[in-house]
Amino acid sequence: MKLTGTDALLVVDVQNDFLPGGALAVPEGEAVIAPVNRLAAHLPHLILTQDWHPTGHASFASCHPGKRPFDTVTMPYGAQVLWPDHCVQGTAGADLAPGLRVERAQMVIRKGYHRHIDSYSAFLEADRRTRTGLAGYLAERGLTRLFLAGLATDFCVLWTALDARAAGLEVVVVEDAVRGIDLDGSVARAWEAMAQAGVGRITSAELA
Ligand code: VGL
Ligand code: ZN
Repeated sequence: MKLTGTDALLVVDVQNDFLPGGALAVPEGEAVIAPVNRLAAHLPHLILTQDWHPTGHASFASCHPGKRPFDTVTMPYGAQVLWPDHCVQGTAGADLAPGLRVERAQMVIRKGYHRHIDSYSAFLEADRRTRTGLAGYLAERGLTRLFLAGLATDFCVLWTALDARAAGLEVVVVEDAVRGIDLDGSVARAWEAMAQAGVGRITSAELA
C-alpha cells in the first residue's frame, strides 16, 4: 500500500501490564512488538497511547466491594467491565514495553486518568463527552489516515477505531500487529463492528 505524508501509525497501549506477566496480560500480546517496530520505522508519523490510571481508578474491581475482575457494573455513563488494577501512573506496569522501538514518536496520548471515567478510546472517554485532544492534534497536523496497532483489539483498539471513523478519519487496522483480550467472543464482535464502520484491514507485510 502506498503511504503519504498524511498517514500516521497509532500504537495503542503496548505497556507491560498488557504483556505476559502483567496485571492484565493480553494473550500473545508480545507478538505485536515485532510488527509494531517495523511499522514504527516506516510510517511518516508515529503516535502512541498509554493507559494511565490513578490509584483507585473506577475501572478497577478492587474499588467495588464484592466484585471481581471481568464482572460488569453500571456506571453513570453505562456498563463498565471491571479489571484487575493495571497501568497505574508511574508504575513499571504502565511503562511502554521495553522491546518497543518507538523513539520516533511525535506524540504520546495518555488516557484513563480521570478517576471516575474509563477511556478505552484514544479520542473520547467512556462518558462519551470528555475529549482527549487527539482529534484536534491530528487536524492541526493535517493527518487524515490512521494505521492502528497494539492492544487490545476488542477494547482500546476497537473504540479508538470507531471514534476515529466518527471524527472523519480513514482507519486501517494492522491485523497481525494487534491482539485481543476476548471476553465471550468480543474479538469477533470487534472485527464486525469495525468492518461495519468502514475500518480497513491490512497485514504489516503489505505496509513495511
Ligand atoms: C484496555 C482494558 C482496560 C486496553 C485498557 O488497552 O484495551 N483494556 N484498560
Ligand atoms: Zn485501563
